[in-house]
Amino acid sequence: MPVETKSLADTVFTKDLTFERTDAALSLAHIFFAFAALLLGGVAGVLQGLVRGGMIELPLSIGYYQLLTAHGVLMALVFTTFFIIGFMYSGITKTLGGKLLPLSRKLGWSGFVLMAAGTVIATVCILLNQATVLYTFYAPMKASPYFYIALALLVVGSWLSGFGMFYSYKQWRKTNPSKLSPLFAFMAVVTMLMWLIATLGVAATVLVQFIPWSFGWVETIDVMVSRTLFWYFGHPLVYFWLLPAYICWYVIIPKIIGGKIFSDSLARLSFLLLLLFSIPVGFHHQLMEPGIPSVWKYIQVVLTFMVVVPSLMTAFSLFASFETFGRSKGAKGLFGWVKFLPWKDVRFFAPFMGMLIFIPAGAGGIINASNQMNGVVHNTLWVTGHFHLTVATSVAMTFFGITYWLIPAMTGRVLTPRMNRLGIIQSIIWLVGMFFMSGPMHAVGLLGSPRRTAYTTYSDNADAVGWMPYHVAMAVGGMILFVGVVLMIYNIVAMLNMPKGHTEYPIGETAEAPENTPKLFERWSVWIGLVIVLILIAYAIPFADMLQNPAPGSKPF
Ligand code: HAS
Ligand code: HEM
Ligand code: CU
Repeated sequence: MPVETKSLADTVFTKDLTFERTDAALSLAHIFFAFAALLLGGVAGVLQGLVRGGMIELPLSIGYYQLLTAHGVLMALVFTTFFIIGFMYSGITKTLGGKLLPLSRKLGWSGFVLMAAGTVIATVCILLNQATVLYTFYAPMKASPYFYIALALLVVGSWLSGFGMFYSYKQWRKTNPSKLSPLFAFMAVVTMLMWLIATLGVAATVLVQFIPWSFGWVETIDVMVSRTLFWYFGHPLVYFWLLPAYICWYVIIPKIIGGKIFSDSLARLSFLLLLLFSIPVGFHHQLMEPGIPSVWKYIQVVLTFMVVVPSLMTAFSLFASFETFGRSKGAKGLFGWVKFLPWKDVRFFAPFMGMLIFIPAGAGGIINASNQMNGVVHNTLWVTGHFHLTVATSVAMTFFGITYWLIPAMTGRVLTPRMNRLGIIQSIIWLVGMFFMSGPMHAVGLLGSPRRTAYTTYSDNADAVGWMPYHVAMAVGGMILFVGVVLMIYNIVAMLNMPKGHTEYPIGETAEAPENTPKLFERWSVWIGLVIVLILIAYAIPFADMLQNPAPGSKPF
């Protein structure tokens, strides 16, 4: 008797797909890859917490920095980038005609392959202890040249994906000349444009400085130049994580709560401001470094405070969306609308908790950016606490929330009440874990405990001994978070077994007429021109100065 065989694809996808199978598969491949990185990164994270808490020693001669490199790379570079590209491709497909153009599809898959190859090579280098340089790969710490080549693959792969999105957007505008482009697609274009301009910096330092130096073709490296190019990229990197979360907050959440997007033009303007001001601000990571005249640091700090403005606009716009919706349901009083929000829906709950945490997270950022206070917190665990709130909570929880409708929509299934409940439990575990991890990180950072340091009491120095209870609390938080990672992975696998059915891809509608959005918002030459001007103002003179008066080159370390 013939045995009926079912391919893997047949088990994953049902017939109720929102998209064509190949398009759904492209997004899903990115999302699954991202969560595999989250799992591995989570293992590293919890071990780090336990080491710093003095609770374990690492086995098999794994070094603390090796682990920390794996964690930073897998979480900050791999989990984020793969999720973001998968999510944005799905939104581009949904809003620009329901189907990817063949060229965009090809670029998307080529990007995926290059990025995946880069990730595998980089991970192998880290596991072999050939790339213990942390995710910021500061010179003069030297990794195997293959690690830098892997990073280049990751970046070039992401460019191809970006070109795929630009192409879809451009073709759509050609066929719909008089129409306003869909908000999701516009935001995805801004995000990838910012990424493209920012990654030029990291591509330059990797190709011109790190690869020749690590192969031994040149003997020394200019540390100042490499760090400056890194942070020219490094700050927009954090906005590359944030903007897709903002896309969810602006475009998806209003639909999920049953309301409307407060204002299309405000949303677009905030994204354009983020594009302008995200890049010329890298010096706020170098405030404590010698060799950059304070006037340039000052100018970039002013620009840093400018980039806070579109985030405040976002907060305003979200409040307005929520309040307008609540009042339309009959809410009374100043905060009566709060109880009309769908608290029991994980698609809302997880991203909303992300928004809420972004208030203290952003406030911490403003503290970091203030020169004098940066002197107190720089290189302490305070900074680690800051970004576990921003990227590892606000952004990560938003991505988790997206996953609970994206996977059902991409596989042709419906979210069951049980999965929804597990999702809410997962979100609460994450919040509790982060409370115990990030809270003590902030506190002990103010007491002076350094980041990027394995367990030590500095020969029983009284201050360092006093830090220990906080480090233990961090470890407890890390263990709770790890349970959150494992439950998230369980949920993803379990979602593939949910009943078949149609899940809508939630795209919000705007409260105002499309004519209200200025045409200028899509004159890209204007915005790119302004970005270039701002970058030149912030960087041209101090960077030229670094090139003309180089510090003595550094030998590898
Ligand atoms: Fe940061 C270091 C400054 C935002 C990530 N940051 C880092 C590092 C990372 C990172 C990874 O100036 C470490 C890099 C390394 O390894 O060395 N950061 C800022 C500033 C902001 C900021 C001014 N950071 C982020 C975001 C990140 C991120 C976003 C990732 C996603 N950061 C710094 C500085 C350093 C730094 C220094 C260097 C420190 C050092 O010395 O090393 C701002 O953009 C923040 C603006 C945000 C707000 C909040 C707006 C609130 C919203 C939510 C509304 C809520 C609603 C719900 C509507 C002002 C939008 C409410 C409902 C109710 C019912 C109440
Ligand atoms: C660093 C724990 C999730 C991004 C760290 C540190 C710990 C930690 C203990 C190192 C502190 C130090 O010695 O400086 C955890 C745990 C997590 C988690 C237990 C959850 C299970 C995440 C996520 C992200 C992230 C989701 C980003 C999406 C980072 C980055 C660093 C870091 C970028 C800095 C690495 C470096 O300094 O080179 N984490 N983390 N973490 N974490 Fe996490
Ligand atoms: Cu920054």
